Amino acid sequence: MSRQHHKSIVVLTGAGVSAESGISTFRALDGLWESYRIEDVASPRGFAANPHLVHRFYNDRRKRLLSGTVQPNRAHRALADLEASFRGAFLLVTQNIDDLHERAGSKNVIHMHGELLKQRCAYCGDIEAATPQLGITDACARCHRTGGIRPHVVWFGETPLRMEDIYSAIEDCNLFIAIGTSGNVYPAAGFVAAAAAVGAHTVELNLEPSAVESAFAEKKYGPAGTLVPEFVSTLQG
Ligand code: BV8
Repeated sequence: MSRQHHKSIVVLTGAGVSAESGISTFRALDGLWESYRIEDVASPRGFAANPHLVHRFYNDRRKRLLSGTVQPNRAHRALADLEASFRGAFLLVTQNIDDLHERAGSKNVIHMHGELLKQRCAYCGDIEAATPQLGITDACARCHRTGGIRPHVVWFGETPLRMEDIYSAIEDCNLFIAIGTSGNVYPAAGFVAAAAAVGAHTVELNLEPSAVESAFAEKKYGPAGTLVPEFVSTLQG
């Protein structure tokens, strides 16, 4: 269906869209990263129990993202091109905390799980650009208290960001595309059901069927760097 038939597009991306840029997916991280489960490290409980460990987990990922070796890939660029040339409403919701969508040129992006390159003060809520290596002695630029600086990231058990804006865009969309997400983490994994409930056409572009693949009307499997430019070109009919 060409894009002219669509009035409003919502795209949801997960770790798989950044895999070809060299950023590990969670399934890989889970495997690679110490013997901790991500849900244990990426949680308020995990941070309270061992802030050094959690800071190291994010400092390592931030260092890699800032290293210059990680660049947007063809999938990121195709999504930026789609947004630039689409005349209807377009929203890109990402579960990823990297900045590759923005670096590829995407404008209307919601990071529902926060951003690796930002830090937040647990005391006063102040959000700043993250210093490259966060630690427990860092002081807040606004309230000047120490010990409360954390990555501006949504952990398991915490409420994702801008949920009202996301659900309102989904209610208005007639095309919902999920890319590079395993469909294991809620509420993101439930977005396809919300889109289908309002009659949107739903598309899954992934390396393999996700945990919610049965909810999608259309499914294509393969690397995002190949699938996404191809799918975007079908919308340019
Ligand atoms: C909340 C930030 C309440 C941190 C992240 C029991 C049942 C159901 C739900 C729950 C439950 N118990 C607890 C919950 C809730 C919980 C949850 O869902 N847990 C799961 C584990 C069961 N969720 C929460 O706690 C959320 N908060 O529910 O609050 C609420 C609800 C509604 C409204 C208001 C309040 C908060 C979750 C956020 C956690 N933070 N990230 C960080 O990044 O370190 S989650 C983190 O993991 C990511 O952000 C991402 O969301 C998730 C990993 O998912 P994916 O992105 O899909 O990555 P994954 O590796 O799993 O999959 C990659 C996919 O890509 C694979 O399918 C692979 O095949 C594919 N792929 C690989 N390479 C490629 C590719 N595809 C294409 N091309 C390739 N080259």
